[in-house]
Amino acid sequence: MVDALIPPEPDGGHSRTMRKIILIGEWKSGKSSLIRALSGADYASRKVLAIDFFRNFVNTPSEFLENRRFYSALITASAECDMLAFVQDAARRSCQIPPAFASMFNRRVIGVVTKIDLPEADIDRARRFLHNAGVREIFCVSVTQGTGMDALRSAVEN
Ligand SMILES: Nc1nc2c(ncn2[C@@H]2O[C@H](COP(=O)(O)OP(=O)(O)O)[C@@H](O)[C@H]2O)c(=O)[nH]1
Ligand SMILES: [Mg+2]
Repeated sequence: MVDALIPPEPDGGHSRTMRKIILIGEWKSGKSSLIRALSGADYASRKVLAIDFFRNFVNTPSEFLENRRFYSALITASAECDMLAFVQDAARRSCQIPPAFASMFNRRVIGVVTKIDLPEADIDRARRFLHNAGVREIFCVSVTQGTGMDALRSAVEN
């Protein structure tokens, strides 16, 4: 249903075959990089505190995770999407996603652990963070090396 709203791209863009997905994660967790890698397009987020719509991707400001007053905006935006991705940097020692946050959304939620190529990456820790956030389906990727991206792309594709 949502896919019908996405105009076909004669240049062979991936959008037609992908689910509409909203990305939520803290600053520099890798949201924009994931959108670039999955879309194959030269995406750059606008530097404003606003939800950003690009093809089948909905990017959200990291600040929306930091303040409860923005949660309703995330919930509203997610209602138009087929799925959510909670993005967690594997090298981060903390997680800003609240416990059981996934249960606030009436949608499939996947977790994406990013930057697994970094020497300081701790994949188990990142998985625990996402598990605490209520995520059961987790993909571990390196956008820079391409690791895990095929599995993630399959999850986003119809
Ligand atoms: N080493 C490594 N760096 C990454 C990866 N993904 C993103 N980055 C880098 O992390 C920084 C923040 O990424 P960005 O996509 O802008 O994060 P955003 O703020 O969540 O949109 C950038 O310098 C990216 O190049 C990854 O898988 N591995
Ligand atoms: Mg970004």
